[in-house]
Amino acid sequence: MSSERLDHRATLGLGGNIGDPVEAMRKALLALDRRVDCRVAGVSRLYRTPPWGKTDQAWFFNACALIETALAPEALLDVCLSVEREMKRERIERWGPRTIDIDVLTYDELSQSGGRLEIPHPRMTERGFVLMPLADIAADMVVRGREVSGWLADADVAGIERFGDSADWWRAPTNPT
Ligand code: PH2
Ligand code: MG
Ligand code: MG
Repeated sequence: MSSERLDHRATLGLGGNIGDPVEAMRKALLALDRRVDCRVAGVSRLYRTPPWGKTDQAWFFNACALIETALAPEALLDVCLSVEREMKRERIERWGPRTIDIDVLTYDELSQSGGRLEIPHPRMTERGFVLMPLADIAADMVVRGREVSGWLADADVAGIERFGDSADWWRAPTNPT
């Protein structure tokens, strides 16, 4: 049995708006949690959110997760992308419809840009569909000099609806057999 040191804390944003996004997010979180180098330490409640950016598409489901990991940031990104691929995500157009999107939002207190992975996520502090679920699990985390709850207070959250009260939605199968 390997004993990975899960020394780093990252937050992820999850979303999707085609097929069964809740089931896709659930499978993605379980796949991450099964890895020896990642542990899902917290998950937000689920939110229904109007499409941001490209508005003529279906509403999204969004959630955020807190991950303890032994992976470096770029390795964590690669894991997220491979989980997206396993969920058969097809990248059709930027900001367009997707079965699942998993974004690395933060990684420890790291701030980096210019490479393949910008951290903190460049648009996270202006997006209600990220900040609202993130505040469930990390309201006092400081991002770009300000707490998540502070960013959220100034964000446009029009239309966003909480979908259920449970933070355990990802552990329970949505289709028990
Ligand atoms: N993701 C996007 C673009 N627009 N809108 C909502 N509501 N939720 C998303 O996850 C989302 C979006 C690109 O990643
Ligand atoms: Mg995204
Ligand atoms: Mg993405």
